[in-house]
Amino acid sequence: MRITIVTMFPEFFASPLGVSIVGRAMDAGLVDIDVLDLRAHGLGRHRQLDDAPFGGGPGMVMMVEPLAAALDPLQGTHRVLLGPAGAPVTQATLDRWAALDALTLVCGRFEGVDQRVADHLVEEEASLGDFVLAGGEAAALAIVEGVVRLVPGVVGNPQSIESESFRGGLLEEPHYTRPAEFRGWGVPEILLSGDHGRVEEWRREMRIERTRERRPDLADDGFAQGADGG
Ligand code: JF5
Repeated sequence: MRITIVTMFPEFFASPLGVSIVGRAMDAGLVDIDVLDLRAHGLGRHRQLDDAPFGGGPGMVMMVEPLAAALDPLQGTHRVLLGPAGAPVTQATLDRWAALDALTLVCGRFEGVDQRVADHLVEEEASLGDFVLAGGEAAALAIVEGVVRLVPGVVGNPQSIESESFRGGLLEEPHYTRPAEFRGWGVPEILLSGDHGRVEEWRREMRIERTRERRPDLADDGFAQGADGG
């Protein structure tokens, strides 16, 4: 799989892409990540990337020409503009993107991006959530990590991906390891019982209870689909 990141700040990505799962996936040749410097397509002597908004108002808007110059050669890849106005990214979105041969992430900046980029130069617009970042770069990093770990061969034990939070629309159950008591804080007795059937039943109940309590929005979908396996 090839992931291309289009950004005004290529140096943002150097260190995080080198470590952990993403770094290992790149070393193993399972993914190729290309960081393209938008400044290379800037206009004029100052390689300008932004301009004042038509109609007035505060801040600057990223211009369409540099983005077109960067994104035209990436036609045929799935190009995604990152910004708070996009559709929310979920685990299902990452599943879909991880199955692609080529994904392009476009990092928005400033107060916005000329609307013609979203309308004509990308396949979709996506957001990490209802909050505003200084730029799409941190969102791109999060998406790269979420996508890369879904690429076959990247994560050693595929079962850990099948059972994790959001597969089946439920949060994960709580986990415990040794010691069985720490500062007087115990561990649910059932986990020490050795009764595998009752342990699995308890885990399923905990997933449902947690999801009801913390994410009733997820519970709507997950329970309706019977995705907890029961
Ligand atoms: C951005 C215009 C991009 O704030 C974000 C963001 C939030 N969730 N996902 C991305 O990106 C920065 C700000 C303004 C375009």
